[in-house]
Amino acid sequence: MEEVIFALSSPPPPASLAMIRLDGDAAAAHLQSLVEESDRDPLPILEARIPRMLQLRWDEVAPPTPALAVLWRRGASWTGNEGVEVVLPGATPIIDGVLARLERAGARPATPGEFTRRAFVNGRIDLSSAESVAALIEAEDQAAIVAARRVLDGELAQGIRSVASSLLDVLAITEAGLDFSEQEVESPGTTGARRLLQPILLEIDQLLERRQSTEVASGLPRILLWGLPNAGKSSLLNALVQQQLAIVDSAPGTTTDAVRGVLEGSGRSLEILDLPGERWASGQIEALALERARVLIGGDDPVLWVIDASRDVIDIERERSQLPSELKHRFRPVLCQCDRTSKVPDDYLTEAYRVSSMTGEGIEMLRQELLNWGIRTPGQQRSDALRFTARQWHLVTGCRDLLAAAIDEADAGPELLVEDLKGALRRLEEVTGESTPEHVLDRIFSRFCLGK
Ligand SMILES: Nc1nc2c(ncn2[C@@H]2O[C@H](COP(=O)(O)OP(=O)(O)OP(=O)(O)O)[C@@H](O)[C@H]2O)c(=O)[nH]1
Ligand SMILES: [Mg+2]
Repeated sequence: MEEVIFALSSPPPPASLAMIRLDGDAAAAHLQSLVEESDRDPLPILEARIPRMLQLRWDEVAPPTPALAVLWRRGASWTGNEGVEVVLPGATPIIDGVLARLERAGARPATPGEFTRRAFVNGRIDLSSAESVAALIEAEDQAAIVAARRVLDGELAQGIRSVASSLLDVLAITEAGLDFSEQEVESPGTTGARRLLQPILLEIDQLLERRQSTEVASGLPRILLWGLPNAGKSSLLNALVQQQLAIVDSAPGTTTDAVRGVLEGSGRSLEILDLPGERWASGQIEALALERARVLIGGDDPVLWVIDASRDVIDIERERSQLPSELKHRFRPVLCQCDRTSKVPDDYLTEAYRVSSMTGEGIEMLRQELLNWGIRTPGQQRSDALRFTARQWHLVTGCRDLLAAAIDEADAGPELLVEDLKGALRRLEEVTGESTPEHVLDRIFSRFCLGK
């Protein structure tokens, strides 16, 4: 038996109308204990999905109030339980009176998000859909509503389940190879594992690319210049905007705070932020400036990873392996200082722009690309964009990183591969709620508003 819970599901009174929801196995009976029998209408019985006018008693002396009630039978409601939705006049005394009487009848006030939690627990929706209910309520514009609605309809869960199912297959054959190694069970081997995992990685990347930007669109679209000290970020900003905005010097750590430039062309404008080079801070002010830069990097803006092309490839690779994981899906590399002797072969980092701020080589092309790219921040204009919550994003990118590590470390043996794959799967299962700890569920649903 599910306890009957109730909540005011509309905004707080006063209002012309209010809506109260009841959910639980005897929801209709609890409401009907408030119904006033009259000569004209002898105790109306609620029928599923048919709106009925009831006279609800909410005070000892005041006359009953008319209310419109709809019953949802067990199995046919949002939560899966029997439920009743009641629309009544939105005056505070009436609402308080009805809620108090429902409590006296044995129902209890719902906690925030409890209706949605019941839908999740009853298997009506997965956890990613449940979370999107809150995202839908908080949506700031039409695009956000559409992207949250897609998650509510289970599109994220669908993508996650498809990846998880492929991962499970690889895990199964890898584990079989481990358990029965003496009995000659076919194991995929190093190259086999790589070949199986690459398309799964691609599938996750495609899912991540569908992210709808959570930043409220305000002001100009923005691109961040980021990289090691002395990479040539400030010189690049100056070359792109054709003004000496940022100070350039051969001493590393010249830029100590973000410098803003505006790029204009083809009827578009775009903000470019030159950030201090990533390094250890030597003082408190510098630490604050670097922290601000890291917050920007942790956001949604596209990033140009600025690299000094005269460095060794091994060195650049090391830097690439240490790039923050939140950056991986929204950065483009730029090889700068190409007029100097470059140690980077042509077939390395082929996706990189190659420019020289000194001679102007490649700058015009980059300017045009940026004007096109920056306008379309990740996911924002995709017709299949999904609204990820921070939790979902963290889990799916975490899964992606583990999978990438598994591919890199495939040579290290099946034991490590199994560990990585299990970790990756666990993260996916947490997104859909198949293995989400109770305290995490408590935290997720406590953020909901009452009545949802
Ligand atoms: N030859 C050549 N030198 C460049 C180029 N771009 C930058 N430099 C030189 O590289 C050094 C560092 O340039 P900056 O633009 O200050 O580098 P940054 O990345 O902003 O450095 P920080 O502010 O310290 O993080 C300066 O001495 C520049 O003159 C280029 O395209 N060609
Ligand atoms: Mg600089």
